[in-house]
Amino acid sequence: MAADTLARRLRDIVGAGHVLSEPDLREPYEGDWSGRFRGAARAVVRPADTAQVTAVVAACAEHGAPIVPQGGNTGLVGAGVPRGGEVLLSLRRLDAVGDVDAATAQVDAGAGATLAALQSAAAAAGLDAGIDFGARDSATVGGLTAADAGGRRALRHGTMRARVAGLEAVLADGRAIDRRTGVLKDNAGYDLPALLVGSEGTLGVITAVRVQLVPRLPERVVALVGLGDVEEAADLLARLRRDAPSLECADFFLDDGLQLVLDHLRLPAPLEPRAPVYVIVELAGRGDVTEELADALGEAHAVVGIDGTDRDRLWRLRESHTEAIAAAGVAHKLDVGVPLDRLAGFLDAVRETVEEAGARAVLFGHLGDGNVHVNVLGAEGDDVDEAVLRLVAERGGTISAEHGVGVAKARWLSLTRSEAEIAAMRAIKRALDPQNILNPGAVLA
Ligand code: 2HG
Ligand code: ZN
Repeated sequence: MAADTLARRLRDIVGAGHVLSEPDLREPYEGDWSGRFRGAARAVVRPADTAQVTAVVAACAEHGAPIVPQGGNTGLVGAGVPRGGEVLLSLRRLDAVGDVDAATAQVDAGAGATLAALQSAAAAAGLDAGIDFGARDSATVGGLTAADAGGRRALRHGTMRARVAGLEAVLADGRAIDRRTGVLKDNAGYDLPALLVGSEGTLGVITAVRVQLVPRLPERVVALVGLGDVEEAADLLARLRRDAPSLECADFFLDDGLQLVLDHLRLPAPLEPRAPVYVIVELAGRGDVTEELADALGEAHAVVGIDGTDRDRLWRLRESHTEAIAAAGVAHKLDVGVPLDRLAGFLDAVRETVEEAGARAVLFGHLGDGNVHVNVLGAEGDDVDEAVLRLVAERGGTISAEHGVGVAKARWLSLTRSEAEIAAMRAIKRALDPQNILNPGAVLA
């Protein structure tokens, strides 16, 4: 009875065509990209604007019906797909991107606008979004904010948190809050937008974000550098930080990961002789940056990409890791962070631990951020996940760097967050969502 009443309410709010109840219509929203997380939704609801989101959340709150918010469904920790029985709230129709405000270099983007759309709007105004990663055509501004996404350019511009000048969100009781004033200094009370960034849909449903853009740096150069080991990679990074003020990205991968990508894409090796470790570096500036790169690299064993096609060709080797791994199997994805001086020992320990468990580790990530994407293929159960996360904790790292905790890692939050921190998180969650209807099971187990 109650279920029917809720369904009717939802249809009245968003229109019958935007409440998907049939299994085949719900299906594309119910599973994640990696194939690891899937659950049946009570219904998929597709509101058109913030007013409809407030009404949907209020109706769900009245019925005590749990909600899983979803953007472009590119997440990797199961935070944006149902666990079973929740209302799946798709924000994709909130995809408007406003006019860029030139004075502040800020733009209002709906939660459902893709990263690519945000990047185009910025470029059209002679600016740059300051954030980029492989899933740019599907990942949405709301999802980026809810996860505090990072990507390759976080080294220079910070994670999504640094791009959020304000946001609008709907709280668990259906009331909206809007802090998109464009006023830089605003310390009147608690910073609620800051609390929502990285909350993974557990404290509110983000409906729009005022994004801080950055100057466009049109002159770019990329180098793929082959190195003898991870210590050499860390030395290179230190040199770049000192000598290359235009440094924008410094990602890394290893030779077995490169081989997987080359096999998958049927490409020849980019660099001969091959090296155990590769660092892909990008510099960006207003004027020519090739000399700055050449000076910083010195005699390094490297291939350089100057025009757009060559740069993209080199980046493809790094960005295609996810796709090549997916073609090899359903991976356990552990996006972790470790202090740079412990990175080499960490990678060795992970490899040993994963191989002892009879599985295979593919290791790559964002060197400049100490952010490693541990991908485990062929693991039985979750023991190896826990073993890897313990290695992270022993080294003072974090179990989640840029993908979020989601449901995948919620049970291990205490490995790198103290009892006091988790108690504070639970208190905030209880205060803002007393019925626990917003993305239950994500972040806090
Ligand atoms: C990347 O850096 C993404 O390519 C995905 O964060 C990482 O697939 C992964 O584990
Ligand atoms: Zn990444």
